Amino acid sequence: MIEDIEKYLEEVRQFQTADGEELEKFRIRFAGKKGILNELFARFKQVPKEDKPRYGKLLNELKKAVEDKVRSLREELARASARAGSGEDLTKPGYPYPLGARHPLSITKNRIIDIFKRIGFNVSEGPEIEDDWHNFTALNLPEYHPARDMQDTFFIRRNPDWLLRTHTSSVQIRYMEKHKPPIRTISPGRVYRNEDISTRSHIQFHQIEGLYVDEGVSFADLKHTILFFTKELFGKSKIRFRPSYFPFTEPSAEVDVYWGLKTEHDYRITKGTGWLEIMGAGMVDPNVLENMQIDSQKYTGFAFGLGIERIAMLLFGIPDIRMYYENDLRLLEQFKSVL
Ligand code: FA5
Repeated sequence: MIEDIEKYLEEVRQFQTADGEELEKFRIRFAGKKGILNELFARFKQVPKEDKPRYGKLLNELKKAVEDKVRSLREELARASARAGSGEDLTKPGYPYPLGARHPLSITKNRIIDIFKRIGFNVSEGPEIEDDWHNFTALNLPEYHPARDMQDTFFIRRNPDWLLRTHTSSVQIRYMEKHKPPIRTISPGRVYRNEDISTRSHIQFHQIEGLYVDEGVSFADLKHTILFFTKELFGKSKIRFRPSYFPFTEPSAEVDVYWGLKTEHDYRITKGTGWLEIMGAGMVDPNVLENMQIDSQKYTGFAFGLGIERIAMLLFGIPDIRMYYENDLRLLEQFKSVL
């Protein structure tokens, strides 16, 4: 019986394979439930007493040899299969992963933010559901002020009033509640107005508000900031300010950029004038500063508000504002390579 174990020991030591199935067969033959090891352990009772110590020692040696052999061959097999990889041809071209595209409104918003960030403006945000104070009253638009009709409002609840903000100017107020001058911030966001939908107007659209308050801020600063903006965004360096009215700025202006009259498209979008309106702006009304406990004798400021949809229409030649919200891939896929 001792010779049997010695024979097996020799066999185990000699065993080599690079085949996983063969290794498994080997393991089962020795270490399986009905395998050689169990059988040899069962025979232990029949071993003559004087041989028992040597038999036991050799049997344990055999058991350990089987375990070591199985472990080391398994490791070798794993290493070999890692070396061989998955069997794929690694020189094959990669899969064409589909590329997404940013929405033209996001592209435009990001470009505008980037321009103002470069001249020291930070980005702030406010809620789309607003109260009367932030959307109207604090902006020098007390109740029954006729200028409230300039922006048809979706009211959610009366007394106290909750409404969908009609412009991002409400974020000016929220910002000035928390921060004191010097203030240089732009506030992008979605706004809502109860208007007829047409090629250039929607009931929901996006604006970017700008606010600059410090000592000695003048209309010249406003003009120069807007000029920098139009040069950077459109590459256009001719702008004009037309007198206008906003309750929260005094004086107020509509800003036009000279687009030119080179193509038929230019004629159409500028109605033959070459000029395009791009934003409302003005010097922050002292009443607004005082509402925010900012000393209007010491500080002055300018503010402006522009519509992202209309700017994106100009940048990308999009003819109808409704196209932004239709999710038509034929439009969206055109922006794959646009940053
Ligand atoms: C305002 O909303 C003022 N809060 C802007 C402002 C801010 C003036 C700070 C002075 C100081 P207005 O209603 O003109 O202004 O709107 C600003 C821009 O929003 C417009 O120039 C236009 O580009 C865009 N806009 C207005 N109504 C619509 C609409 N229905 N659909 C799409 N864009 C619109």
